[in-house]
Amino acid sequence: MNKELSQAFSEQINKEYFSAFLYLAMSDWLNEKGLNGAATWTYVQYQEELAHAQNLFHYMQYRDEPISFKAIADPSGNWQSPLEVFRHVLSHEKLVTESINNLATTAMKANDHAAYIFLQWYVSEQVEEEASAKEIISRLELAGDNTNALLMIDDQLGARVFNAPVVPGIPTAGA
Ligand code: OFO
Repeated sequence: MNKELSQAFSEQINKEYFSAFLYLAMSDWLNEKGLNGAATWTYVQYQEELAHAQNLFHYMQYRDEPISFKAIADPSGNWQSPLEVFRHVLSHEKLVTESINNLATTAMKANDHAAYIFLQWYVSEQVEEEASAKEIISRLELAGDNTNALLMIDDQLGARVFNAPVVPGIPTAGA
């Protein structure tokens, strides 16, 4: 792996851990507001982000690349409503999409086909994550100030369960 690509992978690992930390902070905020379903949804997202980071980590180890570790930024948010939380989810995922796309472009420019193929799982995952956030935002907007509707959405969000993602291209996929 060339140096620029290797560095970009390390940075992406840090970003995935930041994502995990952000969703954990959101889960805590939602839990404090009594929105246990949305708290569960964001906690499952935290678990997914950990898996994204872990799978990048395993890939780097598989390629025998050094990883540079950096401090993870403070994820505290100043949210005023669940709608604001999920708007933040969407804006954050858009940033992650841009970062993953840049990483894939770096792999392509480095002529590293293996890394480029490995990253395709992440590219597709971002499409799904943005779509999920948009769907939840639309439903929360429809609910407006209706508490019953909000609680119904919250119940539905609480049904989400964590399934460890299987990322092709590493021997420890899904760890
Ligand atoms: Fe939120 O997605 Fe990781 O990559």
